[in-house]
Amino acid sequence: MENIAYIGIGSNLGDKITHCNDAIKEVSKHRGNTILEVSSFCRTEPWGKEDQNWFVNSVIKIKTSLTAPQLLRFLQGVEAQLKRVREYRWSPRTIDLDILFFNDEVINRPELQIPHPLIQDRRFVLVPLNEICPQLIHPTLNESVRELLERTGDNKNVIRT
Ligand code: A4P
Ligand code: MG
Repeated sequence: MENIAYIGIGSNLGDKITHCNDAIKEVSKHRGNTILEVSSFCRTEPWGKEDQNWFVNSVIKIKTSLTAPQLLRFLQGVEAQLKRVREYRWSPRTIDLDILFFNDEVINRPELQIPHPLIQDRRFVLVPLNEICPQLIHPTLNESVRELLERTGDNKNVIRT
């Protein structure tokens, strides 16, 4: 069974670009996964809790033989593995991997919501997503990624690099 998933990648600590690249490498190592697209890496203003470092964010499109719950567990393993690596003593590492879309599935469980509930409110997700799939229709909002980006109320800075 082959599935298409979009994954949001974010880091705001240490060597952010390396963390994002390491996460993509780990995703590609799983024999059930094939990376189909990688967006630009964007420098993004912190959303929500604002007194923190800027992030690097990216979105990837993958083909996967994993189900959505299996993919979540796999990504949590990648997060745990990358967070263990230390650049120097006590330096924290941050990498966050969110499943944005999984085919056109709609899942509403406490531990797994798909589509990710905040896509439409976050330019740091919509800008990279719009690069790789502007025509993709959000399965519950019934609008394309391009339309969601045009209509979002978010005005936080997202700088493509
Ligand atoms: N979970 C539910 N649905 C999903 C899904 N679709 N994908 C659950 C992944 N996880 C999902 O996540 C908390 C729980 O979400 C997990 O146990 C999982 O079962 P986490 O990664 O452990 O914690 P977190 O990421 O710190 O919290 P949360 O609520 O996921 O925060 P977000 O939404 O990830 O936001 N600003 C900028 N510019 N760029 C960013 O990347 N990220 C955040 C964190 C805030 N501000 C940001 C950015
Ligand atoms: Mg998260």
